Amino acid sequence: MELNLDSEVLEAYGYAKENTKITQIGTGLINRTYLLSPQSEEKKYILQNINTSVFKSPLSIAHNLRAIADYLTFNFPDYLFIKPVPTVKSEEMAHIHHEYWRLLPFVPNTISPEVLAYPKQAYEAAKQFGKLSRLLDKFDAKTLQPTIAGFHDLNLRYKQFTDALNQAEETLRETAKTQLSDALAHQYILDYYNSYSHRNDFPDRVMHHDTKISNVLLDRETNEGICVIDLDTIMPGKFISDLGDMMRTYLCACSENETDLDKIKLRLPYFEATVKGYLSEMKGILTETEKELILFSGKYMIYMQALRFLTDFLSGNTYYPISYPTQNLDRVKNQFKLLHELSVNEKELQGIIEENLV
Ligand code: GN1
Ligand code: MG
Repeated sequence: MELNLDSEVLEAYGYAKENTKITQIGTGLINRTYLLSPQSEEKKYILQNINTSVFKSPLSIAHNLRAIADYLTFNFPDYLFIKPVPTVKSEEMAHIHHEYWRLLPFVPNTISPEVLAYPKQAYEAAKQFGKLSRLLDKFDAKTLQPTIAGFHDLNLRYKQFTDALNQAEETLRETAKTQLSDALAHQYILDYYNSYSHRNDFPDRVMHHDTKISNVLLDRETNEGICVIDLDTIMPGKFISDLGDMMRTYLCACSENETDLDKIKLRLPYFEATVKGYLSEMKGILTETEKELILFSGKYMIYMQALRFLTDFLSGNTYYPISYPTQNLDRVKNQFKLLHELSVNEKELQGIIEENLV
């Protein structure tokens, strides 16, 4: 799909519209992403429009990326960290007609798959996200700014859910009856989290916070992990965010949009590969408390995503794009089925974790 982009955006980076091929790519729900191929260069670029109703202070993204890039360049100069390309005026983002844009180098000979085709991809992706946290283990996470306040705070997400429930019309509550009782029945996940959250050895770390498979670049031929991308939500968080979201998105063959619940099955080889890949980087760094919470990380993130979809349904579907009115409810059902799969296989999963911790 060729697109009509405001030429000022390209001019901010020194390109002219007539000489640049622009294609919209990616399937993220939040930002718009384009591939730019300037005729004057071999290189290609990724241009992104930042969704400012979600990222209310884009400057905090720029601040975090600068701080992390400086640290990594100094301490781990060989690590590939995708930094934004500055505008011709040396700004980290282009601010045009109240919209923020940023340009990133496109990494050739890589793929960013939408779905996993082999367990090796889970291993490589988990290793890449684990590596980022490992390299930033000594970096002071407190110096980063939250780019979305309380993003993976389950207490906040639960409160947003109960607020939306209290304000929702009776017909919506009626339609969502089963999902509402599921949400309430799983509140123990929140209580369990709160029973751990104040432990001293449950630190805030630098988390990516969006570890889906399309946010990793893999070598086109070998599938080896090259680097992670989509860095807007890098900010302080608990380790359960990254590992948990990998469990949420790598273990089942279908996505959160699948409506046939019979297809939502846990794939043990992908679980094993994810845990192995993550621990290959993080085993020596995780604390005892964190190690206890490895399997819980999946439950935490799946439950939180179910609450977020349900909250959005109850509030009129304003956050996640939908293609039919009850899509967010279907996503909730999907997530609870996945959570169920994790729970019924718990013993075996815990066994795999323990094998990989020795
Ligand atoms: C959003 O746009 P995308 O797919 O990168 C969301 C994630 C959710 C995900 C669910 C900033 O991510 O937290 O897990 O949708 N990102 C934001 O599909 O809210
Ligand atoms: Mg994202």
